[in-house]
Amino acid sequence: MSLIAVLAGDGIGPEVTQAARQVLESLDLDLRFEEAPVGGAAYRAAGHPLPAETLALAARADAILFGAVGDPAFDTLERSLRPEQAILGLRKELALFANLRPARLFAGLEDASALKPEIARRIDLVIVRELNGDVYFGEKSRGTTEAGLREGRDLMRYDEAEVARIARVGFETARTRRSRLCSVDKANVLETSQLWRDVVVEVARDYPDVALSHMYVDNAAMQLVRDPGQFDVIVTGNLFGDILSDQASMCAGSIGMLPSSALDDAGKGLYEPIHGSAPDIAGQGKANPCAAILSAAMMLRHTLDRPEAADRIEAAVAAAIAAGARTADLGGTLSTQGMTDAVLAAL
Ligand code: GGG
Repeated sequence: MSLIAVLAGDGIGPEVTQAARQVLESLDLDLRFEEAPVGGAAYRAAGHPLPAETLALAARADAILFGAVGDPAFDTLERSLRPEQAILGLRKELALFANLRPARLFAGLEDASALKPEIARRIDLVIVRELNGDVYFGEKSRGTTEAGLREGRDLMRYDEAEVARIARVGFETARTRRSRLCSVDKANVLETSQLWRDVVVEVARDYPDVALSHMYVDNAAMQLVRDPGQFDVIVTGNLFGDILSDQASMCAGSIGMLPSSALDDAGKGLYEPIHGSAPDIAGQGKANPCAAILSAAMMLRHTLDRPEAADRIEAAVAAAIAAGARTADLGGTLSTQGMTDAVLAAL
């Protein structure tokens, strides 16, 4: 029996996580679920966004099903206590450094995409985002300039080992797909990006079968909306990957459609929709549960070694969408439970 830590979090996190759990439970997979608070919910309950008990559960579980964190009620709290620190803390404490964010257009969602249908149909890519470094974890400070102006600093930092291990995940992921890897950086301006590019080129020597290209992040943002079909796997840093994957989601129809995994080097993983807590629609039953349901499928494939169950869930989401099931973000009227029921019916 596998233990799944369920960390639902804030806003729409509990609604979409419950949908994913319903789908998993319907498959009779010998899973045991244990819940713990995280994010703003945990701050309210225990005075910290990532309580020790929650971290301990995540550490001993076989896999983590995560919802979303973020709550405007805590916008004025000091940074270390804000809900978002929970997900950053989990990634760092559990060495979950590799974030895989697949983006593809499910047939029928052409009208929901921000792109023309013939261009949108071509999107089928994976963004491999580094999760343990960059400005998210570099030294931070607030101070005052000599001229008396308030200033803020976030150090952008990578070392060669951090770049090499995520580059390897990028190459390995490309090998399972169309064997094309695009490394995205800002090497014309940033020292970290020049190191990034040097190391990616060195790692590439072990992957002569993968076609490597490089792109500046500003160009990549433009190319993603011009012709996303040119990309197979993108490997990039924490900040660039965060931004590019939200952009890719709108090419694929909605941010409510993109799942993700955050993996350590032994295959343990945290699985979460790429979307945040969406406080504006929380508790209204409007959230699209597909990203969370598809994250559960990724968990079955990558950590729990149940690829056949993962295939079934992905096929059920595709069938529900093809049959016209749509939440509001996709231009429809189904509730979160209505969409979940459509997926369950297609299973
Ligand atoms: N489910 C994703 C989520 O909760 N996002 C909120 C957040 O703060 N994310 C930070 C990040 O992905 O780097």
